Amino acid sequence: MSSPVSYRLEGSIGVITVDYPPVNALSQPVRKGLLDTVSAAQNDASAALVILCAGRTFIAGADITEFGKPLKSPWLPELLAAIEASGKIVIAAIHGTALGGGFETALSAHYRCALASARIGLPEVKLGLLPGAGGTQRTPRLAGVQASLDLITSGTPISATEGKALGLIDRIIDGDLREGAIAWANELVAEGAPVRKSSEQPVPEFDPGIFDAYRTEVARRARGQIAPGHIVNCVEAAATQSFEAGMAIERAAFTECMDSPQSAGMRHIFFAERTAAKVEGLAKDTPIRPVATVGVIGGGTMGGGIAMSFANAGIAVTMIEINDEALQRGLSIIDRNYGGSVKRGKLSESDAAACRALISGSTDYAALADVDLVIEAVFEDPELKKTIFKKLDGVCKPGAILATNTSYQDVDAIAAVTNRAEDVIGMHFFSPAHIMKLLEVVRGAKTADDVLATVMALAKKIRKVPVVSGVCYGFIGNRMLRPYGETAQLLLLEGASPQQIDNAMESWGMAMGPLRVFDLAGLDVGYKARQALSDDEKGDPKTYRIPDLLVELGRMGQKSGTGFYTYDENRRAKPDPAVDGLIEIAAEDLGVERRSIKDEEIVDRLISALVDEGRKILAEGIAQRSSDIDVVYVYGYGFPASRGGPMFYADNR
Ligand code: 3H9
Repeated sequence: MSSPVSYRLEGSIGVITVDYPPVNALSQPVRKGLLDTVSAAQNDASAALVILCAGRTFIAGADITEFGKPLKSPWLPELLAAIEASGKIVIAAIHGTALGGGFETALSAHYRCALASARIGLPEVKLGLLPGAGGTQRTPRLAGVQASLDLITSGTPISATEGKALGLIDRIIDGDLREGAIAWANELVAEGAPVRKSSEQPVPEFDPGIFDAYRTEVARRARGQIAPGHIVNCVEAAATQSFEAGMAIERAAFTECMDSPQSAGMRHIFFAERTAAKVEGLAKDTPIRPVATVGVIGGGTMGGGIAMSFANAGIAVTMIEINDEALQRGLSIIDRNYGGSVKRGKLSESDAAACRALISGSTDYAALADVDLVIEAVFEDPELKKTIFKKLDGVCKPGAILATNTSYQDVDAIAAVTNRAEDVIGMHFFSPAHIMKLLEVVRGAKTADDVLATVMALAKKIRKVPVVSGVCYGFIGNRMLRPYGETAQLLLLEGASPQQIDNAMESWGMAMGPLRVFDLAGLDVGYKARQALSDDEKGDPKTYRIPDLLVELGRMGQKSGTGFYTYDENRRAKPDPAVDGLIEIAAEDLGVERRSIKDEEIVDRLISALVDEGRKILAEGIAQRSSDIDVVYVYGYGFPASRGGPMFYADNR
């Protein structure tokens, strides 16, 4: 097999090219190829070496598929030590994304240049890891302590221009990267630029109190994850000890993280997310329908968020509301959201204005005559949805995709009111839709393959994580939420308090406990849905008596200021003795004996409720694979990625 690393002398510059699709990850053949090439180049006619990559990106990191398996020589830290020890200057030339071990490779070079469009970063923390090839030691020596802590504990990549401002990139190249990098290498040779080892640079001055402050901050933010605390320790070692001592500390911490179940869970989610994008039985060459314009029906919180998701990806949106007043209200919420993004520094004023300009409104369905995709996002009334789909069938052009954002309804029944059931699909966004990453894509019995393929591709374009679900009440996520919520109600009756349940689940890692979630969503929503059901359909009264009583007392959740908790003006939840009393009365009435319940039992029963339903969903073929369910729960329901999702957790505990 030929090596993924090639070498060519361009005048007096030795150009080393890594060509290992799809993302030039540092698999063993790449590491070996680089080591052999850099070593051989020490004895040839070259005056300097340039490392660059073919394809869409610079090295995107270590090969994650190798993790958890025995290490194969050469190790990345050995390779990077050899690059840094080169007697000839080495220049890294970056395009695409230089991430993790890829950016560490660039740091081991003596000089770094990049296209302005390139991004650099150390995202290991998102895999439950820390940079394990000198990233925690070399970055602070170039960018200082504060910037390094920010970069490595967040894992968020920065632009090459930001990197230049921090001292991580030396030069931005305009035009062709290869040509520009070779020209710069020649300049450096001509001016006698020295071999400049990052490991030998002094760490710029820093405030010694920063480490403790940061440790406190990451302990609060990282909720039980071990990698962020280790990162702070490693950066502290970089700032206070020798490079060699720091490398030893980094290696020990990296090994501990790599062996932890947290990293195993997060690595599982990394691959699960990418696997979820693949649809079984859908040919790779399935044609994609062009989607340049989108219609959104409904200007509420959900419709507005959906409109913003498309506008943020440069796609024009027409929002439809029933009258001018509702339309203006919807558009003004969008204005406010963009204003908020500008204030928080997430978007520049001009970018926000450009996105906002892509959203227009109308009260006339005729405005949807030419759009490529329509998403209906009105409230959960099946008859209303059917009426809307009949109208869409009348006005939309042939080939337009008609999607419903329903959370529960039967997509096939909605499709059946049209004369084009093959064009109908579910696109279930999660609120707030411009922020939440999950998109459940509901494949109806008659949904055409190219409609499904188009929506999956579009999801990626609008930066969502799509997961395919079959048709059933609540699809994957909300269907599993039902037994989870019902178990929480049983636990209340049996003796746990709302705050005990929520605290137990949050300490375990859930972003929010179940009762706080119900209060946030509004208790009246479930109440109204239950009113439409027969006693049989409602199931065991023990599973809904308490929320019914709360709603009947006017306690709708956060929106009314009271629910399972009482909320202050800052929406902070406070335990309410009235709720404890009400639970006791309900328990007595339903003949449930109360007892003291341990936190472990709470976690165990709630997670088992999710997993049991997940298994049924798999058996029925509603989800394609177990890992898809994990993706739904991590990206849509605040399940901790460090536990790998409910199914991974159940299979590995
Ligand atoms: C690390 O570096 C540790 C070191 O500090 C220390 C070591 C000692 N490995 O995302 P995409 C696959 S930790 C293996 O759809 P995009 C991916 O699974 C690593 N495979 O493309 C997919 O495969 P498939 C730190 C990888 O254009 C295909 O490539 N680095 C890796 O949307 C395309 O991926 C990171 O965490 C990998 N490192 O996004 C970066 N990366 O087609 C992780 C990707 O079979 N990668 N694949 O499904 C990314 O963030 C994105 O992939 C990237 C491209 C932004 C690069």
